[in-house]
Amino acid sequence: MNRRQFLNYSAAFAAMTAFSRYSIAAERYYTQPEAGVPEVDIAGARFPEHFLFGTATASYQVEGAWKADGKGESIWDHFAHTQGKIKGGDTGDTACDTYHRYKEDVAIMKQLNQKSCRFSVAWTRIQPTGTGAVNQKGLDFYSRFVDEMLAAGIRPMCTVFHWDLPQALEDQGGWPNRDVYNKFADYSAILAKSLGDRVETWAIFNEPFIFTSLGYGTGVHAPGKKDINLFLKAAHTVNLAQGEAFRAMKAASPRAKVGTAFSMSPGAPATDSAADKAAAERYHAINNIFFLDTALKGKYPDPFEGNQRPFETMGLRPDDEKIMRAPLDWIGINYYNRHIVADAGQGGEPLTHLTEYMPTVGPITYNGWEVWPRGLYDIVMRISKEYNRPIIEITENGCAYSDAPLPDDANKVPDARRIEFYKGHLAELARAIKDGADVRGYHAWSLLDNFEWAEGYSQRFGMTYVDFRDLKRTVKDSGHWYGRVAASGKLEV
Ligand code: GBH
Repeated sequence: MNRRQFLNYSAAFAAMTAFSRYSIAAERYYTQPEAGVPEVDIAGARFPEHFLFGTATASYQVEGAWKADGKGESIWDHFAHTQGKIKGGDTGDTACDTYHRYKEDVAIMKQLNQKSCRFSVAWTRIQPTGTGAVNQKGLDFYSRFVDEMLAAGIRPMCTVFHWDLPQALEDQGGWPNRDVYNKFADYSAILAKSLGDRVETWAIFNEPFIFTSLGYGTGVHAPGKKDINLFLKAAHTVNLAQGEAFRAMKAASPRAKVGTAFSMSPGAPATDSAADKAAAERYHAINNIFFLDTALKGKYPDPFEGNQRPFETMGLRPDDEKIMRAPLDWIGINYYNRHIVADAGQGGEPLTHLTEYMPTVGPITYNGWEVWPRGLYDIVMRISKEYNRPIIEITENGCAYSDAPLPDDANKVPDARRIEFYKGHLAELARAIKDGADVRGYHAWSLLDNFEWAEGYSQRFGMTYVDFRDLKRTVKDSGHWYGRVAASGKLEV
């Protein structure tokens, strides 16, 4: 179905469901002008023979069981239990209860012909206070989970850290404390040593720019600190940790393929002016490659204006480049949206002096993000060219829409807008592969509706609907569609 047909179809669908809760964001969808949205070749899209179609989740967002079997408190447990931090007072205490329902979740992946499952480990299950002896029961959970995936023919892709730092380490200063980098390397080695016989593909971090900036700079995420200097210090510790963990994991498990999942968003200059073009480059340097160049080139890119480079505040030492440097085996890209960037003179963002905004030319999702499939093509091609055709995995891509089971058919969740979202993005990804990018896999965010950080359960990103009252899972239309895509390698299915 092309875009116009889809709009007609969706209009009919919306009329049908006009008074129900799952048409909630529809209105903004239809009012978006079609002009300016590039055509996407959906029918012609093809994927390489061994391409890995998968889904992604993260420990705190799905596991629940927040203090089961000796688990320690993480900064997200702490933050969610602090009044006023999470929309609606939601917490991840129970979430999707994947800790107890992982077999059911793997069965859904298998039913949907999945070939890869990206999941993360809660550090506090392995080392409750972030250092010291291993909590065997916590480790055993991940061991069972991985075995279940392998038995279903699914590659386990393990993220070592998806934001749930042990609270005990936060109490010692958290990521801004340089000492944390060695502790993180010890933890990552424990994982590689104990799961490395079955897990080959590892992501060290999820979105280092996001958890350092939102956690320590703007305070929207745990631990809720608001200090640009803390962000800078945290960023540097994380860069040291990435390099040290890479070596520690390789030593513990030589066949490990180690990368990181970076949040990336193409930033186009607002005008053709030299100043805006330079601002767009600064945006790319801070937003996309601030944790990538440190690994691959051993040095920071330069998003900073003039002579105000904050390396002293960051605590950069002469030999740190050697610690940060690590020849990552693959580059993970989490893509959600694009930005337009303008120079801001002496104003705008501190350090970079730019302003950025997200355009609204494409359709708008439930949480206000623009759907822009071409941005995935753009960022994949840029990374592919600038880093000499590295192995790339799309580690996350997805959208929030609030579609729910039909009142008269509880097993059906018609989420046509999500299908359209994935069609567009997968078609643009296939085009990037055709144009030379070495992309090995794609992970939809997410397998399940889950705890969406500061937004609690108000935003549903899943291909499977979760009723948070009884935790019943219902595969949405998009999930069934994605299962057919995974089986056929085609998008018109
Ligand atoms: C990912 O982060 C996370 O890895 C995952 O845990 C999370 O559930 C998922 O995405 C969905 O949110 O300011 O409006 O211009 C996403 C990080 C960073 C993506 C900010 C969107 C800019 C949106 N996000 N970004 S806007």
